[in-house]
Amino acid sequence: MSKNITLSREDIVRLCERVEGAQMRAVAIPKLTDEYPSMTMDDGYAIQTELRKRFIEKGHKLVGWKAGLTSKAKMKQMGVEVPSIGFLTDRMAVPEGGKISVGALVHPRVECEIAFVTSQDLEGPRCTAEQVLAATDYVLPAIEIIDSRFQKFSFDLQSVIADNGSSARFVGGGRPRYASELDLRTLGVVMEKNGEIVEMGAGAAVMNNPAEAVAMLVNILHGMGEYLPKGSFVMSGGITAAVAVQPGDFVSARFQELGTVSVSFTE
Ligand code: 0L1
Ligand code: MG
Repeated sequence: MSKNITLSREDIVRLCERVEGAQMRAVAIPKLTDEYPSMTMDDGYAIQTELRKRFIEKGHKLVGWKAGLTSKAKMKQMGVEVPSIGFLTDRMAVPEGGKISVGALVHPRVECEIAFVTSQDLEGPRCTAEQVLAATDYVLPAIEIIDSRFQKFSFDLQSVIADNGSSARFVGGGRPRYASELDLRTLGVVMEKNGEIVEMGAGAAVMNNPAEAVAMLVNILHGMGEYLPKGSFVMSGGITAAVAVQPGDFVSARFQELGTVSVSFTE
């Protein structure tokens, strides 16, 4: 697949430093397309790849990937029409029931997701949901904490991709289960914030089957010249719209068959 990269190497490095600074210092920046209106999605992935390289050089461990913007609810909420992917590192992982400091984030919001843990390598360009399910060791419930670093929450897909798909933190927990024992499409989830139900949905909201989102992620990775190695933790995308959180909030996601995963937020 030929890439449509329009930015120079210097611009990619400069924009990567800008995104990295915003993530590290929890400050909002203008969307990247304000300065580069003709920036492409491939440019966004080139910036994201540079960011991944830097994190790994600094000792962060790559633990997996996330598919984002994979449900109609999310696409509508964000005004985009194409899903995206981002990488996950050990520094983003939060234990089940853990606490997250909102002060270290810009616009934190939570999403309920089905996560996959793979036992075989997966490679595009034509990876299918069936191949994903055959290569899945188990699935588990997860909460993703996304954090767009763009001012006034105004962004486009190119900028979101460069910002690593708004990846910030993730929490896995509940009861891991073999995917073959479940129908991921009809698997329901209820999200509660401070004891009140705020969102609900079923797995089919994610591209008809969350395994389809993982296959899409593998095919995007192929376009970047990469594959999904066995042992990866992959989040398949929010089943419902994202919900904003603030200090003092307690969020729990109750998944049918997979148990509950929860997290709380502090100053
Ligand atoms: O996980 C995702 O669905 C990615 C969302 C990217 C845009 C946002 O920050 O809401
Ligand atoms: Mg997500």
